Amino acid sequence: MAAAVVASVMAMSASPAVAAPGAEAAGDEVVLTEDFRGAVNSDGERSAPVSVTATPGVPGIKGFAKTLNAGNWDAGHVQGIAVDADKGRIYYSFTTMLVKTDLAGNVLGTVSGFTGHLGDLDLNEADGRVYGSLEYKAQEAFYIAILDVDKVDRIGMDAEDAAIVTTVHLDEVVDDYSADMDQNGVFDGNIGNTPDHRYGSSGIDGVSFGPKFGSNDGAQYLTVAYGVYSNVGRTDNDNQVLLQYDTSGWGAYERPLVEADPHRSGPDTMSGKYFVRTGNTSYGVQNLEYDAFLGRWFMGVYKGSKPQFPNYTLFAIDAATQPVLGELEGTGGDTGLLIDLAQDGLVDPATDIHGWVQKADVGMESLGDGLFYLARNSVVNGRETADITLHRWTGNPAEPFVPVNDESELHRAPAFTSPAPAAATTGTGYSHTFSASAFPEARFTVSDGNLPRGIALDEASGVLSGTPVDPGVVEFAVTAENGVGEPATQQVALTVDAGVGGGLGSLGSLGALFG
Ligand SMILES: [Ca+2]
Ligand SMILES: [Ca+2]
Ligand SMILES: [Ca+2]
Ligand SMILES: [Ca+2]
Repeated sequence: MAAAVVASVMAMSASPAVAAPGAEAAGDEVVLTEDFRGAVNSDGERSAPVSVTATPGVPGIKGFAKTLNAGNWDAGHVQGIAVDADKGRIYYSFTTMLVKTDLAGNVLGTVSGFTGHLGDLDLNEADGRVYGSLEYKAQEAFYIAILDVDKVDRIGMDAEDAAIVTTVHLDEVVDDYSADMDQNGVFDGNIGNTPDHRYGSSGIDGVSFGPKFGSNDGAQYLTVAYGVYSNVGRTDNDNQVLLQYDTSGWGAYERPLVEADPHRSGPDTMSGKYFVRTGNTSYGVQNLEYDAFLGRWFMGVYKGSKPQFPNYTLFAIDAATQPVLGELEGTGGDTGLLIDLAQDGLVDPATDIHGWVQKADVGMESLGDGLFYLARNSVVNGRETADITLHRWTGNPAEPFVPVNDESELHRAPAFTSPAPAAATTGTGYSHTFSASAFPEARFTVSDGNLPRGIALDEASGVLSGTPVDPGVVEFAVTAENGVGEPATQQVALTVDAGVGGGLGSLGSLGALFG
């Protein structure tokens, strides 16, 4: 089977490339290698080599093509997408393989042969690698696969190539997945129709980097969502379960993927474990995505079937919503950190559950400024394919995302997102950043009153900084403007405290005055 490599790769014909940062020119050759193979099934059989027919992009918005096709692959269905806008790359998980393309749809390489379940993906901006959920349920091994995607430069690279793929094991998932909930001494394994599996956990799928829950900025954590079996006969499976990890020290845990002998190297603890009451779904959060522009987490699911719930397919959490310790309804007394759903969209009066009916279950990527790629899966000539389409967020109950045709549709008048500035101290360096949700970006000016002496405002960045000289309360107004709609104005009363220690304080003031 290794001999005749007959895959035909129709890399781009002469079509206009999308003007995108870092994108290769259309027409890049896809290099086939001797060890090129198709996907491997659970019996270890390799499929025939795939035929790649990638579709070139059409002129797009903000450098992104309006529609793209990922090619047809002899693999599982598309599970998730990730975009590296700076490098001009798109990554697709096809359950048993990873596909890498440029922003025009040219296939640049694949990693194949995952015999487990490669689910949702996200880019870690801190290290430029792609992180995806990877399950081996029979072995009770649950990993975050970390793909060094810069090294994926040809078709048919091997999932067990340690230079490309490392894995970190998540013990917490094993504990919940394999919990013998009815304490009959038997763990029933990978079936939904059982009392076993804590919270109904079927493993993991949705992943996304983003801030710690309760905050919309600061350090980035990896959030991993549980899969949850559809089971209408139990009451403890009506929450989404989200684990947050600080991955900055994960280098110590990373191990090569050895499917025949799964390792258990990973963190013992998490930064947090959270619960979101959505009602039962079919296999939990398929796609998890943090959108910094809206300050929101999105959770796309397959529809649940408990009649007492609205069974929406998209849910949202406002990033700033504080988790609250409480009882997990239906678990018989377990407690956990609960996060309320965002209070918009459709609402079910009986349960107060908010959400939308929106397909967001096989690929969803935030591109900033309210722009998203959403994926759809289909089968073409017996092979799995993915089509992604640019959408913009409307938030409308009936149609939260709509296809976007022109950049002007993204225009958004400024709205301040920064809180009131904290107090300053004379003689001490001070900094506060005014920020506004706006597209195009807003500029910030002092529209009324004067800034405290020693303090200046940068119009482009909104950074207010310097060393104040005089104590007192100084009132002024800052206006954010971007030429769209009405400018937004924030009234500020900035308290400047006198520096500690009169002598030093006045020396500091003198220094600022004369220095
Ligand atoms: Ca993302
Ligand atoms: Ca049991
Ligand atoms: Ca999935
Ligand atoms: Ca994701």
